Amino acid sequence: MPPLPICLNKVKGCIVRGSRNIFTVLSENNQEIECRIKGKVLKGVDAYNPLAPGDRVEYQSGEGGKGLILSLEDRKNFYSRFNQKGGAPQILAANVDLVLCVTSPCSPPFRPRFLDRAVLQADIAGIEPVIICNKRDLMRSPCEAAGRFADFTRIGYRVLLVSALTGGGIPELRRLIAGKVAVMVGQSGVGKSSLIGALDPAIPVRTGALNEKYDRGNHTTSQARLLKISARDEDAQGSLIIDTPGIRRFIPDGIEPEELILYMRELSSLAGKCGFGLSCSHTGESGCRVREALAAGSIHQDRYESFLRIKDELQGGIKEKYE
Ligand SMILES: Nc1nc2c(ncn2[C@@H]2O[C@H](COP(=O)(O)OP(=O)(O)O)[C@@H](O)[C@H]2O)c(=O)[nH]1
Ligand SMILES: [Mg+2]
Ligand SMILES: [Zn+2]
Repeated sequence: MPPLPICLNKVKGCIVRGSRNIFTVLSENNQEIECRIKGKVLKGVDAYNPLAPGDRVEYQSGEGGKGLILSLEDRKNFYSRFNQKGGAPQILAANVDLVLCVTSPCSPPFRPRFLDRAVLQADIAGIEPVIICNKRDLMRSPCEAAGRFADFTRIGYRVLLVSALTGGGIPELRRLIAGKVAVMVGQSGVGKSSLIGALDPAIPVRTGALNEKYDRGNHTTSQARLLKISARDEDAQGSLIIDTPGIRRFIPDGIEPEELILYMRELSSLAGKCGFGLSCSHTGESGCRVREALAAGSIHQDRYESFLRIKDELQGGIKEKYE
């Protein structure tokens, strides 16, 4: 068989998955092609990972069906976190319309602090967050999670209760993401991969049984990847979902400690209004508007604690604590 002709034309595509130097790119005619990055680094990229699912790139196909990524198109937005190990931002997904912050009421235990961080990062990135509570079949009332969801709703976040197991709420989720690109974030074990399987049974997903001893998920998704969810009914549109590996530590990226208050929806109007202005630590100074808000119940105790912890991390406290 004669060798395939080498195509030197530049073509556009979208990153599906990959790490370090090898990436899978989806071409405009729906072909997946394995590519590496030409040269060592892409110009202007200063992160833990040079490219993320959702990124639009220009590449050139070469010998053996492999390609060379030549450049990265400007991102509309990106969802990231600060990667402590790498000491740099880690881009989880690029060019997305929605951040699905996935959680579960139990198994693994409900972690509201994780949600605080996931929705915060969406607000920092300027991407609409939606809280998705999976495993609603396991929800008992009253429970801690239900109370916190009511509070998230009060401060302006949308919450959707679903079950990948029973299919409850899945049509609503499908409608929510129709025609959009959504990234899913959440702890390991909350059911992100199962939700993808529920949205589109044609997608082969690997789900993990909970580690019984720790009641924690095993990491079965090791790389973020972009998946196509096909439309179900005639008038609905399909969507693109970026599934990410379970995140343990979510350190917000892209803000300074004094800006944090601007991204706490129930506190933003109080920015700079404390008696000590911007230098207030909000831990007991007189005339502190944040403490007043706490006493008045306009910020939940847990959110107040998250706020102080995140501020401390952003101020550098994180280094002493976790190194
Ligand atoms: N009861 C219940 N279990 C679920 C549901 N969704 C997923 N699971 C289970 O939770 C475990 C972790 O699911 P997986 O999709 O791998 O979680 P991921 O780590 O977030 O991708 C698996 O044992 C699933 O069968 C649900 O809606 N209800
Ligand atoms: Mg998974
Ligand atoms: Zn204050």
